[in-house]
Amino acid sequence: MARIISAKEIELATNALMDGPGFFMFESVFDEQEVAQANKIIKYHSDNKIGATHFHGAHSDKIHLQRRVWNLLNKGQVFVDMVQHHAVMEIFSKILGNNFILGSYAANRLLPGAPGQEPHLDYPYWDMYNRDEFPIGINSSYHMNCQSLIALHEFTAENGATAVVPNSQKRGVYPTQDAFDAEFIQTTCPSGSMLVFVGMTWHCSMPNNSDAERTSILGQYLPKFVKPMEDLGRSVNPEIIASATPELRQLLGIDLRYPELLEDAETGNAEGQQR
Ligand SMILES: O=C(O)CCC(=O)C(=O)O
Ligand SMILES: [Fe+2]
Repeated sequence: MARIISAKEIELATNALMDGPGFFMFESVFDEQEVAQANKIIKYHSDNKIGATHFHGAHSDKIHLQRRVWNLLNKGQVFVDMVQHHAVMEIFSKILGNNFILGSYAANRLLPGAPGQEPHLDYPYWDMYNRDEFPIGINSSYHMNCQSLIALHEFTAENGATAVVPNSQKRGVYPTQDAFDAEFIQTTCPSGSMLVFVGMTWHCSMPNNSDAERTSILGQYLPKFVKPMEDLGRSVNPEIIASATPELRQLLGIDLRYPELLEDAETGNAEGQQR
């Protein structure tokens, strides 16, 4: 069973994301059985399949050692439980608004020798280096993305523990490799730990120089008005939606009512009137 996080720790984490360094580590949240189950499923889905990834790092010849498993919610109840852990629901509702949604739930498995990623932001997705594509003056005056990252192995400096730059979310710019290298720290932790951070924090996975694999689960959470990275409504199995808790319904945006045809709602032609 996952560990219950105290109100005090929730408050500390919320403050760290809103006004502090931009991230917070909860150590040993998920137990050995949950971690083993999650690893087994991720291994099954990625032993023979690489999976598309958007951060190749400099060593694209070794990219086959970085494995992605997308859409975890369809792959095991353990992920359905993890995605709605109470700490995630409580902290992110304070930062993103209480009807925040999920944009993606995926695994990043680094086999021995896997290269690291280039430093990046998770929101506005991975291409904010292309400033022309974004509204002028975009900054982090409020947060349009929070991330959860669950370590499914012990994370060490050697096996590629996630690197972050404290306070970088306040800069609102995409990191350069040099600026990142000058300031990063690695979030080493026991397996089953959960890192939460705001998507504008500069971060990346580091190279796995150990002789064992190292896996993370990445959750993207967004305010209800932000377009999610993946179309979960279309990809999550109907059985999972049918048995979803209120929290999962919220995360999947099942009860959100837009875009809507307001012209029809106005004239009373459509379902709009019943809402
Ligand atoms: O696995 C990690 O340490 C981080 C992965 C990540 O930041 C990403 O894929 O966006
Ligand atoms: Fe990331």
